[in-house]
Parts: sequence; C-alpha cells; structure tokens
Amino acid sequence: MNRLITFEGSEGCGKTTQISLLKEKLETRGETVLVTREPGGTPLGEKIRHLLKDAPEGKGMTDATELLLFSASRAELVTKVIAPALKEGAWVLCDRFTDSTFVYQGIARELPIEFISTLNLFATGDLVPGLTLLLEVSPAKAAERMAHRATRDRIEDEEPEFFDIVREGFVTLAESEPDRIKRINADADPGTVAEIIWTHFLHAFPA
Ligand code: Z5A
Repeated sequence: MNRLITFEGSEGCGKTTQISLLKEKLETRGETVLVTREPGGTPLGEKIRHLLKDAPEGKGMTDATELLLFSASRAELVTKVIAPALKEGAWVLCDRFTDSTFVYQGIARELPIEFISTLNLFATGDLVPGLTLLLEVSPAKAAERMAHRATRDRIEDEEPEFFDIVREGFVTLAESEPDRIKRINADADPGTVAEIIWTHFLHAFPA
C-alpha cells in the first residue's frame, strides 16, 4: 500500500490540526513526512488556490471551470511533489485530495460523477491514497470553530444546505470504500481524535 494519507471532511473539521499531530508522531519514530494541501502545494497550485478561493476574477466562475482548476492544481501537485516524495519513501499527508472533488464538484455541484472519477485518475496518474481519514464534525461544532475567522472565501460563502450535502456526500463515499476511507468522529478534543487516527494508521500500516 502506498504512503499517501489524505484527510477529508467539511470545513472546520480539524484536518490541519490532525495533520500536524500525525506528522509529529511519525517524525518521533524517525520517519520522513511531507505535508501538503489541495488546492495548492506548488507555486502554480497556490496561484490556482487563490483563483478558486479569493480572487475577484474567480467570483461567478462556472462549475466546470472550478472542477478543471482543482484538477489542474492536483496534476501539478502529484507530478511534482507527491509522486517524487513517495518514490523516496516519505509519508505524504495531504489536506484534501480526489475525494473532495468527488463530493464537492460531483455530489454537491452535481457535475457528472463518472467523468469526475475518470478526471481524478487522469490528474493523479491513477494514484489512489493508501489511507483516507474522513473527519466528521457536527454543523454546530464546525460553526463554533470557524467563528473566529474574519473572512469567508468563495466556497465557504455557499448556503448551509450546500455543506449538509457535502457532509452526507462524504459519508456515502466512505460507506462505498470502507477499506480505504475511515470515518472519524471529529467532535472530540484534538488529542482524542489524534488517538483514533493513530489506531487507524497502525491498522492500515502494521509495522
Ligand atoms: N475543494 C473542492 O471543492 N474541491 C476539491 O477538489 C478540493 C477542495 C481539493 C479548500 O478550502 C476548499 O476547497 C474547501 C473544499 C474545496 N472549501 N470548503 N468549505 P481550505 O483549504 O481553505 O479549507 P478547508 O479544507 O475547508 O479546511 P479549514 O476550514 O481550513 O479547516 P480544517 O483544516 O479542517 O480545520 P483546522 O484548521 O484544523 O481547525 C479549524 C479550527 O478549529 C482551528 O481554530 C483549530 O484550532 C480548531 N480545532 C481543530 N480541531 C479541533 C478539535 N478537535 N476541537 C476543538 N477545536 C478544534
């Protein structure tokens, strides 16, 4: 199984927090860890991230444009960063990956699912994560955690119903791939969530 571990979930579920806790844990075991994120993670990908989230030019972009921009960022990231790191034996912890496209653009934006599956494989050169951790947070907890943020980006500005569909979409996807995608109750405190993640890690990658 490859060493790409992806973190998924709706906004404010705690991915960034858990990625840094897992990185720390792996590094204390002497492992090499690369942390990256989507969209972004390369100079071009970070420009695409800006277009997708905050640039005035991105306001009102079509759903197809959005899908292709996420995929373009991913193609850069996999080819130039993720694949070389995996080849060198590093663990790669990625904040969002293909499952986000499947859920946000496929399920929530209702773009053709089969085409998205094909596009995901095209953009990644058929790379599928070894393990995916789906952090599930309740809407109330997510709102509490996001409350301190001063601004909201283009996608965060969607209606609450959009995020209900996203949340349910991730669950449906996880249920269809239970071996790869592990559902985690992310309402708990960070230490508790990290312990659950560690258990899944040890199970997926026995020493
Ligand atoms: N998107 C897409 O549509 N299609 C795609 O293919 C891809 C992405 C790849 C990227 O946004 C957006 O792009 C995203 C999906 C879409 N849009 N939405 N919504 P982003 O990268 O800017 O943001 P995000 O991925 O949604 O994550 P986030 O909002 O930054 O949150 P997070 O990384 O999951 O959580 P966090 O930063 O670790 O925690 C948030 C706060 O909660 C922070 O203050 C923490 O200290 C606190 N926290 C974290 N864990 C806990 C626990 N357990 N208890 C209490 N407090 C906690």
